[in-house]
Amino acid sequence: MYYWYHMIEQPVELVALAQVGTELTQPEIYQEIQENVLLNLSFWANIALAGLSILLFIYMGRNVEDPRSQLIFVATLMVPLVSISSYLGLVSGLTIDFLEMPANHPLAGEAVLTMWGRYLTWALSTPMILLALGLLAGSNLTKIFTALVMDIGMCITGLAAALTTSSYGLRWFWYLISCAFFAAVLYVLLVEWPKDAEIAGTQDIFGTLKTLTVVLWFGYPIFWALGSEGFAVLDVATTSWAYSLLDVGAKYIFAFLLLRWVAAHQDTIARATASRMGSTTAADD
Ligand code: RET
Repeated sequence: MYYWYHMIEQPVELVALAQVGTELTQPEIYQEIQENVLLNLSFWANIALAGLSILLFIYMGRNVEDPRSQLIFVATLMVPLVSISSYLGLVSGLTIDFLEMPANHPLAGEAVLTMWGRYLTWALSTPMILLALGLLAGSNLTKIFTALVMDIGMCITGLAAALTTSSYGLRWFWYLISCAFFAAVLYVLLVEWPKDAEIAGTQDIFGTLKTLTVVLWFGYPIFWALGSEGFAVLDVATTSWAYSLLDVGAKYIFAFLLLRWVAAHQDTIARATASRMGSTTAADD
């Protein structure tokens, strides 16, 4: 009787376990996205905008000769280039998964659509935004490096928060670590670079872009917390639209304002670079 129980029941249990753990195939995920029109549109709107931005920015940079201004252009151009790739990953289902939320999560036990590709590609696009801002402020290598690595840390730990399915508490632990990295980025943006921009003579445009960046970047952790990955107050399509709209400001409008200014003021950037070269020590750069 004992052996009979194990021979019959165990395979049944194993089948059940396999079913819970079965992941959707990419065509199935793609199908789910197609059926959620609002979600699908939030992706395609950004693909269209990123495509237009790439063409516009290449056109705007056609007469830029100063090397540091050119570097700002290349870094900024990377933003819509990464973005179009990021949204193609989402729209095709390549970088989306349905993850089962852990106990205590508001949607515990349910398979929640997770757009993990967003967090992964932020690790490539956001450092480009900061590089462009640091160059605009005429900052040094130490501060630029600090902002960039802290920012990459923020994105990767944010990705870890979204992908952790073992424990609800640990999801928020990752979230807190990501916030700590974010605080370091904010420090450089709000305290260090404004002083550098003053010396470089770029304080006006830097001030505008700094405010735009800080205000919009705060939106991302807020919507992460409100969305289905956090407290699940908002549904997936609303959260995706929130991210997509934040992206419009933080990427395309930001990049347009920056590049329009740089194209018209290459001399200011060149002068700031020249005077920094004159006063730079080996330890500084
Ligand atoms: C997460 C969740 C964990 C805590 C924090 C976050 C911050 C994300 C930010 C993203 C900015 C993205 C941009 C993308 C443009 O391509 C990862 C949401 C602090 C600030 C500007």
